[in-house]
Amino acid sequence: MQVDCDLFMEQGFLILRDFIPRDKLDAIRASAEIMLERQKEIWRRERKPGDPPGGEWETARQPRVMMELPGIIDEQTANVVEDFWIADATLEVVGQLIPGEPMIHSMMMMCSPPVEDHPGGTGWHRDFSALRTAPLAALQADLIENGPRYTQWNVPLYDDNVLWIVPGSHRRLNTPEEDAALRRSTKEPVPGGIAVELRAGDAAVYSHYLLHWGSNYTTKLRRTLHGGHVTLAEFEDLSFAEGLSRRGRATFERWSGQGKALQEATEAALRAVIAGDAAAYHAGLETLEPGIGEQGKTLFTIFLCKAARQIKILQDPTFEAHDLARSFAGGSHPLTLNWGPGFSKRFTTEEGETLWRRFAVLDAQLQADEDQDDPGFKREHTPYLVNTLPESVNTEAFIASWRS
Ligand SMILES: O=C(O)CCC(=O)C(=O)O
Ligand SMILES: [Fe+2]
Repeated sequence: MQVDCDLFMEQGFLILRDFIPRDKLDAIRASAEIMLERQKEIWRRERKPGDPPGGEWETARQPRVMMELPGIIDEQTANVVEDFWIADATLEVVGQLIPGEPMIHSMMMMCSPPVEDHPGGTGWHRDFSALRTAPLAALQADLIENGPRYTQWNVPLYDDNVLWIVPGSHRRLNTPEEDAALRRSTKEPVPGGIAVELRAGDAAVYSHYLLHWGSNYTTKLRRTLHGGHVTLAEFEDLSFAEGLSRRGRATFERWSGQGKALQEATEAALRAVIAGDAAAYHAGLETLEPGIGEQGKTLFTIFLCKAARQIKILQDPTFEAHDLARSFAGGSHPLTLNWGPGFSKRFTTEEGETLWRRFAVLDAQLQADEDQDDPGFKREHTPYLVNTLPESVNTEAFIASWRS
């Protein structure tokens, strides 16, 4: 299937009608219920004190099956992976949209809440954290220069118009009209916003930088595959793939190797910073993403700054950091070159110290004097700049700062 990449870049999404072949849909629906029952068992087991007997199933405004959890995928439910997540048609689409060989970011299924409606759903937002990533304008400049590194799917197994988007908003900041509407309410339609009308088996593939809204989470039956494909991923534990076909397992094993190589490249780039070796630094970025442009290099430099902060947080208990930064440091987020706590062990405390000294200037440039509070974003209450990147921030300026 040929997709219109220019249209994707222009409007931030594509709708692919009847993407799940009719003769596969019933079997995927059946597996969806089996997966959900398995997830419900996990929610029951992991309920917290004070939770109802079903745990998250009963409390979440949008219960989500996390397909990579142990026991969810086996021979019986493998078709969801084989016939959607790694199907030839799916990989063919993301292969056109995303440069390089895209892997899977996460495989989930969004479900309707069983008893209670949650009007207004997620509220309007972009899937974006200034603390974790970079000012929105830097992400968008990179997207326009290098194409998407990640694309997200909504693939409903039943008719679904819950998702709203503002077409074209993925490549620009909010307009004053949008900001005004969002300040009034994040849970009402905004100017230019449209509902994405999907029939069972259709697919929407979109940029997570779009201003979007999981609008009303009602008890109307919703089973919508959700997750994405990505050039940066890690597969530490492949046990979820055991029930897949030989081809399926081989795919994830290949991606696991790809993920390991990306971690090596990240380490090499960070070691170049420690050594103060500009040529090796550029080579490291080029290995992470062959052909990457200037905006992309700047973005990766910002991501590596977050990696340096993570290493410092994990190595130095006296280091002062925002609670949220501390919590991010405990997890992984490959899309931003955060390979998890284990990765920081590759560096000695002394190396971590040098790294942070080299990145601290950049980290300060990415912050304002006070907490940022823009509408339409996760309210993180941190000073990290949300919208624009200071002009002085770029890869060459970062390299030049090593010498001072
Ligand atoms: O419910 C949806 O379709 C969108 C969900 C969403 O945007 C989110 O959870 O970030
Ligand atoms: Fe979202």
